[in-house]
Amino acid sequence: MSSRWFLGTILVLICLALSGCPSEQLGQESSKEWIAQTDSDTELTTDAAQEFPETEEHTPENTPEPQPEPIRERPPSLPFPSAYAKLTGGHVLKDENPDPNIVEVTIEAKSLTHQLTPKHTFEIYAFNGMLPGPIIETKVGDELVVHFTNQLKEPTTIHWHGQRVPEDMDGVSLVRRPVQPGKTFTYRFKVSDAGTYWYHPHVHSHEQVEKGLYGMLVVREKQPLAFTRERALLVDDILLTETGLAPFHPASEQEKVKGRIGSHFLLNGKPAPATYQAKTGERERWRIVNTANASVFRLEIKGGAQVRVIGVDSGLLAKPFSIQYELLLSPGQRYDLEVMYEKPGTVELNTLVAEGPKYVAKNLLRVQVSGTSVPSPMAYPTYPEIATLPTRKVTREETLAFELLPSPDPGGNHWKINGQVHPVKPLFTFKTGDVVLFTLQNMNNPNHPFHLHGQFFEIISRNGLPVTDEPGLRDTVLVSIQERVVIKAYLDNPGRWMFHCHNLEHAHYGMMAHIKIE
Ligand SMILES: [Cu+2]
Repeated sequence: MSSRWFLGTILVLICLALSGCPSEQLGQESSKEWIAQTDSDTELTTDAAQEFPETEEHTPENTPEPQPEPIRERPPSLPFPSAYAKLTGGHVLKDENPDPNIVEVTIEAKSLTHQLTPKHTFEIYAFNGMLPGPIIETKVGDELVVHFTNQLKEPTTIHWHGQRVPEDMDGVSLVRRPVQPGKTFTYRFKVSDAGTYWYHPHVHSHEQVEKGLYGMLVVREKQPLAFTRERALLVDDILLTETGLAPFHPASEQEKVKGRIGSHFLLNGKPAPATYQAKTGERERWRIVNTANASVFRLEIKGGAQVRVIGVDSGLLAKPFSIQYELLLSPGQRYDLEVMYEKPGTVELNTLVAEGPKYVAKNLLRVQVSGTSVPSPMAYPTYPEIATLPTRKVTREETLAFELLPSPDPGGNHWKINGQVHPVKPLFTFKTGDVVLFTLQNMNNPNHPFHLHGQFFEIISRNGLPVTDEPGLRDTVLVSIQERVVIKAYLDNPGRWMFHCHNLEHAHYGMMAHIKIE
């Protein structure tokens, strides 16, 4: 006999002993609920059923079956609108070129004094004096021209994270000398893939990105989508002391091993949480990038909104999916979400942080939603057809092993890829069009967000089990502690291409190499 049934029976017997139970005490709603639960209890025996007191109020036969909520059909998807939704969350850089298919902008990197909080004022590096840098807005197929001036006292570059640019536009010193202090360089390339991308230096990245050199590159689809607005959301953390930025030198051994884990969360360059406004019935596209040096964000969304993941590193997915529990976002990775507000209230974007044995939600963003509830479910925007990848034969299989090199010498801990710290020669040479299964083997801990420049890959398996919940083409994948991840890389962009851990301390302390695609 179930304890629930037993307690229920005792309650009814007590009521009978007291000559009837006033309906206020065992209200119609709660008794129905109780009967419904008991009725469905599979442990209810025949004997027990006979003991069930036969009263008008409690007879199961007299109680209507609880009716499930009718499933309302989703209204037809919204048609493509005539204009792109407004991009919010940062300053969108002015396009200086009247040609609708060329986006031409001017960017400079310089240092400045910045007050981040009432207690923290320190020197940052900034693109165009802003933290984060301005949003560069393009559409797929555009030519992007960026006139870049380095006003820092050290060399720097701009790397267009995720875009399949020509190798000499990739912002890596392997191919082209970095832009020296006071010098100018013009980046010029065709934006080949629609989606959410970002830009940052590839010289001393662990310092220059942490100091503030990062921004979003938005590549619109050819067809505008029916969103009320789009939100650029750069999630980050920063390591502060009591009054300013924590020093980079000397890096502690813990920082070399774990990476520079921040003390404060930032949302679009400001201390989190940010507060934004929206109305019920509005549909938003959230473009989320993790720009942190080392922290993996475990994102959750709470509140009265319908949420789906519609895009990954390479752009929109053929099939959007819902978030189960949380969305892991490693440094360098992007996710695009469709967020539709059904009810007034607050919608929160949180990251779950391990504190002792449990995870605690830290609020990054809250959207205050006004208005009255709208009929649910809301109609989705229509998305362009995403062609599924033609099956291509694997032409090579290679392994990349990531290992900590504990060192007793003053240099301390370093990271190795296939036994080498910052190898100078290409680790492998491939042919353009090769389809390569890379086995990424993490020999130690912590985790490694592996990033490959200039190409996309699919995530095939984790520890031998097929991956079904990380769809789409990626340029960054998290390889967890002692995990073995197999990716299928489509090496279609010739050149010399860096691959490295996007934990920027791991990259700086050895975990960076390159391949050659002939
Ligand atoms: Cu790493």
